[in-house]
Amino acid sequence: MENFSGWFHDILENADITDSRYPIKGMSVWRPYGFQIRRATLNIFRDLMDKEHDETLFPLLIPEAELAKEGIHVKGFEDEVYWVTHGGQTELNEKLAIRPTSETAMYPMFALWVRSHIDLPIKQYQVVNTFRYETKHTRPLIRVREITTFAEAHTVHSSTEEAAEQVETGIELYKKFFDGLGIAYLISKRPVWDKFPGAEYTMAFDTIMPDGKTLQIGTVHNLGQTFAHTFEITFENKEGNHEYAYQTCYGISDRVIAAAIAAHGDEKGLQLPPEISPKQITIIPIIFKDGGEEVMTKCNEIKDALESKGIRVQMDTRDIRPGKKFFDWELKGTPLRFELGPRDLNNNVAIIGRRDTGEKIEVSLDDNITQKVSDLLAEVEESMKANSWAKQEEKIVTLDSLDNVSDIVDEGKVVKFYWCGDEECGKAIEEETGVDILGINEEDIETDKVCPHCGKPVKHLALMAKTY
Ligand code: PR8
Repeated sequence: MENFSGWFHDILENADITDSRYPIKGMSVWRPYGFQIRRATLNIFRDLMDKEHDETLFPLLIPEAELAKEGIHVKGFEDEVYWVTHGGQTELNEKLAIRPTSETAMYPMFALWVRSHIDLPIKQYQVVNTFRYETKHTRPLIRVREITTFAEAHTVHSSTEEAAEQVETGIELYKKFFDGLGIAYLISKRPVWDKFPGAEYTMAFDTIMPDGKTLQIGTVHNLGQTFAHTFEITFENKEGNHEYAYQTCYGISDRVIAAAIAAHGDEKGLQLPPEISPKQITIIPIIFKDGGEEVMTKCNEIKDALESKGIRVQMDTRDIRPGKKFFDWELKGTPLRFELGPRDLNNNVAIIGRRDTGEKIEVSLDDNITQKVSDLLAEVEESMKANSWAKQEEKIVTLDSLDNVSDIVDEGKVVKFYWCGDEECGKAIEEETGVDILGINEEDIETDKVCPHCGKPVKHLALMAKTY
């Protein structure tokens, strides 16, 4: 893909995903087709989350006093908060922040709910819109000012070990989620200067976009006891002593859908993984003057059979040329298409077309078509996933020296290098090369290599990239 940015912009419009002509910067409309993709994505997400968490819903507005309580957190968000200052004509006594994230909305309530160790753990999540006055260049789904699909989880625990385990659980959950969407990812521990404001450490998922820039698509934060101290979240432990609780939080956003679009799309348009495609197969009856009725009857029969097995099917009976229909559904990314014309019917066959490989597979109408379609959907899903991991592999290079890192990154690569992990050294590397350190990708490696910048012994493999 020559120009990813332009492609992405056009695909959102041409495939009816979002409309960014809404007259506020950083805020777009989800159009019905996009909304269906979003809904299917959230269905998968909720299925995963509901096994471990309870879904809740907190208010959008946060009193200024609560937001201001946690010093580091508020400092991290101070330039990004939208404020409500008036109710009608009346100036409010206390300004209300529109949530940029919900720690300061939730944790004062958690303080009321947590009394004893038997109240723990708490594991809750909500899917809401949050607002961040982003000053960097905004882009639909990727960097928005209204994050419409902010899925945030918040957990409270009685020990530091349990919180650390929850971080691992969060990571496993997100792996499953991204695997289901066939999105390749890199996991790294963010450098201290790039962790979530108020967190002890941040683990992040990044995906490499077609232009080689990385996009952070999910983060899992260990909050330690920082917020528990600020919001007085304490519990009586088994010994009868009062302790501050241990917390984690993790979140994903609209970016997941951007990543799915970017991971699989091509010059023909979208290519949706079967799990999130609004329809998984399009039936295209090829009708000429004669034999139309029989073709329609057979197509309807097949549609009913597929639907009875839970496959999402649409029949395109528009009065336009089949070629135009093929084109449209390729653009919309439907994984499979089923073609049947009068001649096929006479020969007792039909054609199934794969969006991902372009293959056309002839099937006998005596075959179990439903089974064939579900097998193909599973195959498409696996092959799309393998393809996006293979593309990611091609974009990663491991370097021993950082001399040309800027040029290499400009060529669309993500760089792995052995790093000492030292904060000062890392900041100097970023300043001298103009490239960001994403974080530590592998820890505690046995090697006799030294840091290419400061010459100290190394034990980490770190990642550098241009980022969105
Ligand atoms: C938290 N608190 O807030 P986080 N546009 C689109 N996606 C975005 C944007 C944006 N402007 N900003 C962030 N994201 C924690 C965890 C509750 C949940 C996405 O963490 O600030 C990024 O993918 O890291 C990010 O990883 C995720 O939201 C969570 O935001």
